[in-house]
Amino acid sequence: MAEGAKVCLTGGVNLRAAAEALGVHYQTAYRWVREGSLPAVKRGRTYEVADEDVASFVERRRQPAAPPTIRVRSWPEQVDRLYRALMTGDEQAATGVAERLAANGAPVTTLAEELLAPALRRIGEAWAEGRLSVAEEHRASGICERILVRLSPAPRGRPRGIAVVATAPGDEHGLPSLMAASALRADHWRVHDLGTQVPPAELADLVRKEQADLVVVSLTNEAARPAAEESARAAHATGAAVVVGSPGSSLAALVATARELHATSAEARPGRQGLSPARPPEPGSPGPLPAGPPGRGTASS
Ligand code: B12
Repeated sequence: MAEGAKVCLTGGVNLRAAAEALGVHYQTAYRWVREGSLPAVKRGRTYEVADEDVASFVERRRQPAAPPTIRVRSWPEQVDRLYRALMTGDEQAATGVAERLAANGAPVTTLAEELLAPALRRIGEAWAEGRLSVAEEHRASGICERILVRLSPAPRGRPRGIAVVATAPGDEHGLPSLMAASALRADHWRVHDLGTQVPPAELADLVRKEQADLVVVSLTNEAARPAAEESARAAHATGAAVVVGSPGSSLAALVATARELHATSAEARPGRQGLSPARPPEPGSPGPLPAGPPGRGTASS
């Protein structure tokens, strides 16, 4: 506990201790008190927060944030507009579709899942049916990458934790890992996005060097699954929690899983800002990662 943190005799703690228990900076806890989201009683020059209010605040923060409800007349219509712009390489029109939705309050995770991913699936179908050349597909992917980068939030304030995002070696699909990086950044993670073709041992080195709490391995090309598992094993051996995605798995589920892991480890080691390193694996383990529930990817910590 930091100097000045004090447990009160009335079943509460002062604000500095509450901030520590919540894993946030004092100023953040103070802002929550001022906004009324964290109940507190003024005692002299500080505030006192009841133990049960700290506990229920921790519980509320652990719940995945409900995506803000934005009014979109029809997602399929928006997807259709984006798809047509991507097919003709009209970057301005494609960016306009996404930017208008963002201006209406659509978070980047929603845009990735409801707008970009469905349009990209249609691009994939068009390519598979020979209606779209490789060059046109590359043009469309490039536009989507730039839209994502443009709309990704810049991390502000103290991060929830440190995450490393990479794609399995042999999997050239960097876009889904970029989506994962954007989704985590939007949820206040500090993200090191390594893109594609990172050798597992070097992935692990970087995870250690950055003291990352969480490693996300994105997988789109099923042929690269063994490589994804090798990356996951190497990353897991560092003590970080690891999640592996799969085609069609949800970014909202990734964010929720990351939060769960964060909350669990914050409980285990109060005062630590990020995730605590997970238990080191038994010698010779972990074996192949078990298949995760559909749509959630696979988590191991
Ligand atoms: C763009 C693209 C490419 C580009 C990638 C460029 C880039 N910068 O990413 C390039 C040209 C490199 C490419 C190459 C190939 N591609 Co390709 N590609 C696509 C396309 C059109 C979009 C990919 C994409 O971004 N998907 C993102 C969304 C749409 O998919 P998603 O699975 O729902 O993704 C979600 C999750 O991954 C999640 N997520 C991300 N990370 C994480 C992590 C966790 C833990 C969790 C929980 C979730 C999560 O976020 C995403 C959004 O929700 C897809 C079409 C498709 N259906 O995906 C084909 C597709 C994936 N490609 C395909 C193929 C066949 C190939 C090639 C083999 C073609 C070839 N003969 O060379 C090569 C493989 C190269 C390699 N070694 O990997 C097939 C795969 C078929 C199969 N069943 O395996 C597809 C489906 C096209 C098709 N309809 O046939 N491709």
